[in-house]
Amino acid sequence: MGCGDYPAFASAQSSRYKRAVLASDRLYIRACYRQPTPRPPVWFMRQAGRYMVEYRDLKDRAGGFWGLCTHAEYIAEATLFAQRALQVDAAIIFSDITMPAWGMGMALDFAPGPCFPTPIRTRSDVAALATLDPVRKLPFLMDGIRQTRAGLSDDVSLIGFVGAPLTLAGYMIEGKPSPHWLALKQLAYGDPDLMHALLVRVSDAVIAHAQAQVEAGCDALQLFDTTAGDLAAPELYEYAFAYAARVIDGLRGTGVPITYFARNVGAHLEQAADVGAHVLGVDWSVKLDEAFERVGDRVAVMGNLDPAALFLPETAVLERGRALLAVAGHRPGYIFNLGHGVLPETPVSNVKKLAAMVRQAATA
Ligand code: 1CP
Repeated sequence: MGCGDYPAFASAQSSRYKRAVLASDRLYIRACYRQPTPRPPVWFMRQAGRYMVEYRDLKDRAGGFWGLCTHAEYIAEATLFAQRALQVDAAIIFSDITMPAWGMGMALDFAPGPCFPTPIRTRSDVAALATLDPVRKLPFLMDGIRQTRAGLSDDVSLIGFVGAPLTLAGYMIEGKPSPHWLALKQLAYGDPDLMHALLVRVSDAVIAHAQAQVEAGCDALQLFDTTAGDLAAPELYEYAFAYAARVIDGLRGTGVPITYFARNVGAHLEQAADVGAHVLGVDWSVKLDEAFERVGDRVAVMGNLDPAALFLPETAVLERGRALLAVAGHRPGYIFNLGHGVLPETPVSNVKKLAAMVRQAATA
């Protein structure tokens, strides 16, 4: 029941408490906590993006990606447009994982992927990083969250996000997206002390950044560890999982459910489930029934349609979606999503139809 049912009682509570009461009834939040839901919630990673003409137009109006990421009204418009177009159960705030590094003093460009012209390579580079004050450095994002929340209906969740320390540090070291992450690996494998020193600084920043997003109105968080599975197994544990766990520990006080999404870690799913998140995002390298079996009742599971499947004819897309629902739809703690983000050329109508199919799925 929402706090609006008890106005006198609710008005005596802090606004944070009121928000938590409202959030607790949302389909997405209930699924994160593995509570029963009439159907699985659905949203899509990268649901606001280049595959939508309205996104491309908005980016032009904003003068490019940077303008989009640094103005509250554009942030809110990009976030809200995607949620409304797809009628999904959660919006994810429009931003990029690299913004906190900019807030720590690193010059940042997008071309179209993030580009740091002066990457982190030495001890003095790490020492020169500022401590992130997200409210002061990224006020447009916090305002964007408030505007987005005001524009969402009460039953829709708003997910805040951060890069997991290893993935964000990877971009800071490499300077840009990289096929082999050689600079990252040279530092991670060759100078563990420096790598740990950087990861400690990045962890503090992403904890502060995620906390500020919850304060501004997000009712859930997601940690993206897109690069984790590129590391050798010992370092996957030492740098990716260990620091993801550190961040999740630091965020317990927020009281919101946290999703850990790591790519290419199918061989280590049990350990990924052990980082302490409420939800584990699974890519398409693992069969969904196997994922449920391997993580047991420790976490909810999100995933895991291959984004490339959205390029199939509509009937085939829906068939693949139904196959996932058949495996997982009746279990508590299942969130329908892709195994990674929506790809740029994806046919929008297939994404809409897939969301509609999940919304209509009664599993009770
Ligand atoms: O040209 C453009 O229009 C920019 C494309 C774009 C977009 C739409 C970038 C550059 N970032 C984003 C937004 C974004 N990034 C969101 C919010 C939108 C949503 O999900 O609806 C999120 C959650 C991210 C997070 C992000 N950025 C990750 C982790 C998640 C993932 O998809 O792997 C990573 C690795 C980045 C880096 C990044 N930012 C942009 C690019 C092109 C890249 C390189 C990696 C890639 O292409 O996937």
